[in-house]
Amino acid sequence: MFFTNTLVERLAHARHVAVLTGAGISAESGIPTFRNPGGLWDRFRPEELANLDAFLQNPELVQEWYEYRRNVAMNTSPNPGHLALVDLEDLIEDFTLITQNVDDLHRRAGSKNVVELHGNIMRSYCIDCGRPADDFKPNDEGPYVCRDCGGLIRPDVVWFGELLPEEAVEQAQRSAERAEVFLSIGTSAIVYPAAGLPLLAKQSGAYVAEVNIEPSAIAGDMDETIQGRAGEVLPRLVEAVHRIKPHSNKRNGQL
Ligand code: BV8
Ligand code: ZN
Repeated sequence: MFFTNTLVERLAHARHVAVLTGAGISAESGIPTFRNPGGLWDRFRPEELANLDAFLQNPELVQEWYEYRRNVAMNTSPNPGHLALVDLEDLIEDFTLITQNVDDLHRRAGSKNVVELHGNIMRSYCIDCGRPADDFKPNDEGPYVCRDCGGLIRPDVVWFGELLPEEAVEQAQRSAERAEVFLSIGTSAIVYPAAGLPLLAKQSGAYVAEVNIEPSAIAGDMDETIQGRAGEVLPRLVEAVHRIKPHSNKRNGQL
């Protein structure tokens, strides 16, 4: 079996659990990851497109890239990995789902307490007046600009070199510090400050396990590394927890 009884027991008896997800959990929905081969944008490294300089130099290209990724995300659905995390959230009294993904799939799967560390490509805004511009669609002549002030429209995501939303970082760090179990799922753990969260949890006394098809950059620091696809491992893991803990002890109606 992929995982140990220790992990199942700890999850079944934990009050505080935090989970960090990366692009790997959406791979089985058909959304290409950043660092695995595949996808139309093989010729660009994400770091070359997901930054403000690239956007200011070539706004149409970057707007087109996010339009492509928004369409891919809208035309996929959450997979059994996303859905297993919804079940796990219902079982655990204090559960925080921290995601680096901007594809909106955790929210669409039904997860409630989601911390979007890097924003969400379904939202866009004007870089000059800040007006939300979710109706953003690139038009043929030139980059899409704001109807109110003519400023460039950008996706509401955190680019390389940009600060993460303070409230999201705070909430993520607090949940990592109080977690008894921390799961790191489908992330290469290369990008900071997100990749620092599993280590923060471990330093704060959590049992830390990763789920990945190959060891991540922080595999050596994990208490347990589970080699497998998130869509296969997570439903089995939650089923095993259910066998020990058939009912949730969440106070009813707790959001
Ligand atoms: C910051 C949103 C403070 C956008 C993303 C020099 C100058 C400035 C900053 C830096 C610098 N050097 C380093 C930094 C820090 C930098 C950083 O960490 N760079 C890395 C490349 C070294 N970080 C930042 O810039 C952050 N901001 O530090 O601000 C600051 C400010 C100014 C100056 C200095 C510091 C902002 C980082 C956020 C960037 N935005 N995304 C968008 O999506 O378009 S990052 C993007 O890549 C993702 O959001 C994610 O966070 C990140 C990593 O991707 P993963 O999710 O891990 O995906 P990946 O493809 O890498 O891995 C997939 C994994 O899944 C693999 O391990 C694979 O094996 C596994 N897998 C595949 N299939 C499955 C699977 N696992 C399970 N099941 C499967 N089926
Ligand atoms: Zn504007």
